[in-house]
Amino acid sequence: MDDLHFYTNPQSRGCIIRWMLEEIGVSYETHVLAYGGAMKTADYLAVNRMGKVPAIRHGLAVVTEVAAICTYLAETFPEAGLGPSPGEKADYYRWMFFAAGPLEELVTNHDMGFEVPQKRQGMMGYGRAEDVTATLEQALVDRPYVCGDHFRAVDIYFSSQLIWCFNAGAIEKRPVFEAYADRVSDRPALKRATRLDEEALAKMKADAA
Ligand SMILES: N[C@@H](CCC(=O)N[C@@H](CS)C(=O)NCC(=O)O)C(=O)O
Repeated sequence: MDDLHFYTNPQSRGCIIRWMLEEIGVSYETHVLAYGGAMKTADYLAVNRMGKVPAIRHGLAVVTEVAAICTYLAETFPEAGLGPSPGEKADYYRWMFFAAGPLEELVTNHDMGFEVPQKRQGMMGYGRAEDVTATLEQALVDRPYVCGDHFRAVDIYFSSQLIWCFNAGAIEKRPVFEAYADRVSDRPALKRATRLDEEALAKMKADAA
């Protein structure tokens, strides 16, 4: 089997990929990169010219972008059961891309304090925060997971983006969002991933001291 390498920082979007990797249960080698330093070396820029984490290298293949990595891993390791069944594909791709596009734009604009003038909202992929909130609520109201009854890779990314959005105050926290967040937070793979990232952070701090 090809070697699987994971490039991350424990205080980054890499935590989402750590969760995905722990859900899949394959072995992988972790490379923890410091902001500004290791992320911008020639060695790492050869992996991801953006100088950003996360990234994975699987044999000769490099994948960057959290949504793409989750999708790639779910398809490459089908035995983990995290890819969509044929009947789930519409929801799976719709919400994977919604989380990567509109949700990401909404929360980053909110964090930066960028105000979109009302008459330009039609140009923004997310339009208005209240429409995003209502859309997300509608997506989750009648089902435990994004695609229905089964937890899939899209839930890893979608829930992470959703939780980021409501914790940042970019959207209103609604009971259906909290119930979904509680449901996914209970996953043993997430608990393992969180512990591994906490250990990586402690080691980074000790090495830097
Ligand atoms: N669109 C990328 C975003 C990657 C990203 O911005 N990563 C941040 C950490 S969360 C980073 O590496 N920043 C370091 C830098 O830009 O120098 C994804 O979805 O993976």
